[in-house]
Amino acid sequence: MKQATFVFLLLFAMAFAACGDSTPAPSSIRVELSEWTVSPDVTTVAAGSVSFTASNAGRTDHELVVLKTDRAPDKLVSDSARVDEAASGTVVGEIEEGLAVGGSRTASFDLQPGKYVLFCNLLGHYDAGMSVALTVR
Ligand SMILES: [Cu+2]
Repeated sequence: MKQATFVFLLLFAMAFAACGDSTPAPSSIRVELSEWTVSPDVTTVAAGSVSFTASNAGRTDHELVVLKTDRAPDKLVSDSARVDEAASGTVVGEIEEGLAVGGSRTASFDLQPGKYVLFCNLLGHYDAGMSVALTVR
C-alpha cells in the first residue's frame, strides 16, 4: 500500500515536470528533400548539438545546406544558378554525400540560437524553391 502510494506520487511528479509551461525544443530534425521542396518535421530546434537526418524522396540528387542568416528563405544571394553561400550568411553544416535518389544520412551540427535557412545548392535547385526557415532557440 505504502509503496503504491509512493509510485503514484512519483508518476504524478514526473507528469507534472513534463508539462512545464515551456516545452523544450527538440534536438533532432528530419528533413525530406524533393523537387522542389525542403520539408523539415519541425521548424524550431534547441541550440547545441542538433542531429539532422536528411532524406532524398525525389527523383534527382539533392543536398542539404544549413546556413545561419537573418535573410528570409527566398532572399538569399543567388545568381539564379547557385546561392552565394558566403554572401548570404554562414554555413554551419552541409550534408552532400549519400543523398542520391532514395538516400538518407544523419549528421550533427552545433547550432547557436538564431535564424537559419535550410536549402539545396545544386544547380538551379534553390531558385526552383528548395529552401525553408529554421529557428534555433
Ligand atoms: Cu536539390
